[in-house]
Amino acid sequence: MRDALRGEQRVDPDVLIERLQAIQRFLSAVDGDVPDAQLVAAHTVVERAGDRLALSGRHTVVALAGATGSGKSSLFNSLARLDLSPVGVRRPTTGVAHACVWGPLDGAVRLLDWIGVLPRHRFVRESPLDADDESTLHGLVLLDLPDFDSVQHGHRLEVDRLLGLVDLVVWVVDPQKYADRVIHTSYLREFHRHKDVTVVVLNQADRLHPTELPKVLEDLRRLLDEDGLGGVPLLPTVAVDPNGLSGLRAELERTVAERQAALRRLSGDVDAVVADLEPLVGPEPPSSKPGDASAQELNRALAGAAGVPTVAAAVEGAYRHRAVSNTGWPLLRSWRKLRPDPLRRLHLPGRDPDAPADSLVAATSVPDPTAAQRSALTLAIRAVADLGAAIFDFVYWNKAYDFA
Ligand SMILES: Nc1nc2c(ncn2[C@@H]2O[C@H](COP(=O)(O)OP(=O)(O)OP(=O)(O)O)[C@@H](O)[C@H]2O)c(=O)[nH]1
Ligand SMILES: [Mg+2]
Repeated sequence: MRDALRGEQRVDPDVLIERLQAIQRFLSAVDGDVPDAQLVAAHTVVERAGDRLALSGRHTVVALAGATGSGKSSLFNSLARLDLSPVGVRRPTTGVAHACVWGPLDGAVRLLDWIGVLPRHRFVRESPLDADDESTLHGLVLLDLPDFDSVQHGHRLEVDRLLGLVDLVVWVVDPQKYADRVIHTSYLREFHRHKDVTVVVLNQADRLHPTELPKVLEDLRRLLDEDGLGGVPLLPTVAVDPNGLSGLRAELERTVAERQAALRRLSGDVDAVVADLEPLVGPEPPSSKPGDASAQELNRALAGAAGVPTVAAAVEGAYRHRAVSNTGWPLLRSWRKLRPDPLRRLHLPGRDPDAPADSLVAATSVPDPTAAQRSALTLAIRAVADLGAAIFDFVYWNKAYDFA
């Protein structure tokens, strides 16, 4: 069931790149027309995704995140089979991220620089003695994070920063604090768009009576469903028992082998950005507020000339038609080419950069506007057509291909 779910959600890197580029074009097109504050998150995601994609695709960065004392460092050490990160009685113990790389460190150095793990907190898990055993985790970069519910404000800032960069998060909860409000409202719920790169472990399962464990797991599953995280892997672990994390280890081996976590993470980020930007590309023009140059000019032009909605709709239709014809999936493309191009139906040739300024509205079958109206219209349509092109790219690549 879980595998089937993951299998369906494979992310094609080429599509992800197209989606990101479309967002980037859209951001350039609306630059200056939409308040920067509305676009900051999108800019951040595009930049971060570009950085991550340019870095190693062979590595999967997994963070162990959770409340203080839940057992993150114990799990980290147990998975690495080495005492790398101090485990303590005094809380909180871990103040900065520690990293363990399975396989050669060389290829992961730039990635770790980008994530911001200090060189003295980087470790390598590559022992010729048990190479076979560890080879299934080659490519894993495991991070032990500070506590996110810390009394130390700096810890929380560091956790928030790192959670924005990693490919997959293993949330570590314990029987005492698994239902804490902070864990659910401030963190788990925020990851509802990243279900396929989320794993939850109930650590310290040995502290529960065997009859209690299924009940606690059931209660935790209910809370995760409420968080919008239905279906994420939920595994009991015992960090202090060498046999107590076979389920988690198997999940990590699967994740590393798939090499999909980074793409899925970025895809979830893009989904969130698209949801944020959606109001801007809704049925209203993307920038219809006072002070918005292209929308106001178009409104004025539209008020002065009959037939414009017909042309504008045709420009819109033609762009969509041509975008799909040129760039769509092969099947969709051939299907599209059977249909007439809306601009051609109106005897409009489309945008030609060398054409005279008013060529777009010349020789059409729509009613003739006056000369002044024509040039105002041409400029307005050009501005909107450019914006429209950016919007159609955005919609085409980011709205589930709903033109089919
Ligand atoms: N019985 C039991 N004890 C555990 C388990 N995991 C961790 N502990 C103990 O719990 C305490 C806290 O473990 P840590 O690994 O330091 O917890 P942490 O999440 O890294 O804590 P911070 O670094 O403060 O955020 C230690 O005393 C561990 O020995 C477990 O599965 N079972
Ligand atoms: Mg710790």
